[in-house]
Amino acid sequence: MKPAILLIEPMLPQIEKALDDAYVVHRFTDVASLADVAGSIRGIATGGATGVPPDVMAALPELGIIAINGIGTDAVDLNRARERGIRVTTTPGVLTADVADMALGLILMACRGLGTGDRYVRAGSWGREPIALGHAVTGKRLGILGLGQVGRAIAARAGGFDMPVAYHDIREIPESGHTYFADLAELARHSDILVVAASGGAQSRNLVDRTVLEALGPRGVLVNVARGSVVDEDALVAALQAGTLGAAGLDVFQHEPHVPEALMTMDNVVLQPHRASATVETRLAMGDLVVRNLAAWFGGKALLTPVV
Ligand code: 8YV
Repeated sequence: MKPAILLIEPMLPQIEKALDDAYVVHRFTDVASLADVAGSIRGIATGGATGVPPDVMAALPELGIIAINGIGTDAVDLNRARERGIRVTTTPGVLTADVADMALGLILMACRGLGTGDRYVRAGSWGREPIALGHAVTGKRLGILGLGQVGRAIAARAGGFDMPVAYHDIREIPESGHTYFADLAELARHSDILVVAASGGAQSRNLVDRTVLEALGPRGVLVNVARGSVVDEDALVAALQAGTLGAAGLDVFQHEPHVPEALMTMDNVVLQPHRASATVETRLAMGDLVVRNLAAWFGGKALLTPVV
C-alpha cells in the first residue's frame, strides 16, 4: 500500500503526478479536513513561504519528513521538528540563479523605470506627453544584506554592471572579496542600492528599519527578494511616501498576498507576487528535489538536502 503524504502548496503538474504515483496524496484545505486521515500521514510537501502551520504539525502524530519546495525554513518550526525527530529538507542551489536574476531585474526596473515606460506606451502617452528620465544602474554602489548563495550570485551579476559590492552579514566572509560592514545602517549609507537576500525568521525580523531606510536616503533604492519580514513594511511605506527613500523593487511582503494599498499607486515602486524562483526550469528542479528527498526518506536512504 502506498504511504500517505500531505501536499500543502500546489506544485507543477509533472511533480504532482510523480507524487501521486508514489503516495496517497492528500491536498490540504484546512486542519479540520485532515481529521480522518491525520493518523496515516507520514510526509509533507510544502512551499517555503507557506511552510507548515503549527496546528497542522501538531495534528499529524506519524509525521516523519517535511520536504520544503524552497530554501526558506522560517515557516516551519524547526525546533519542534527536531524534538519530534521529524526530518526537514529544502531545495538549495537549484533556485539561486533565478532569485539573483530577479534581484537584478527589480534593480533595473526600479532604476530605469521599465514599468513606468511600459505603462506609458500602453496608455498611448508616447508622443503626447513627456516621461521622466530614469537613473543609471551601471557603476552604482550595491549593498547586499545576506551574503549566502543568493547574495553571492547577486554580487557576481553586479560585476557585469561594474557595481562595487559591499555587504552585511552575521559575520565577515573574507574570501568573498567584498567590503564588509558590521553595521547595516552604515552599509545602507554607503550604498545606492540595497538588496535584501537574508533569510527570514526571528533573528532577521524588521532588520531593515526606519534608520536603515533613512541611511539609504532619498536617492536610494531598496530591493527585497528574501522575506517580507526582514523589512519593516510600515517604515518602508512611510519612507516612500515622505520621499526619504527613492524607490523600491519588492518580490516579497510581510503578509502575502496582501500588499499595502499605498504601494499600489507609487510609480517609483515595482511589485512582484513572490515569484523569484517561479520559472518552469527552476520549479521542475525544485520539485524533483522534493520528490527525491521524500523517496529517500520513505526508502530509508540518506536525504539529499536535509536541514534537520
Ligand atoms: C518559493 C521561497 O516561491 O525558496 C523559498 O523559500 O519562498 C520561494 O522560492 C516557494 O518556496 C514556493 O512556494
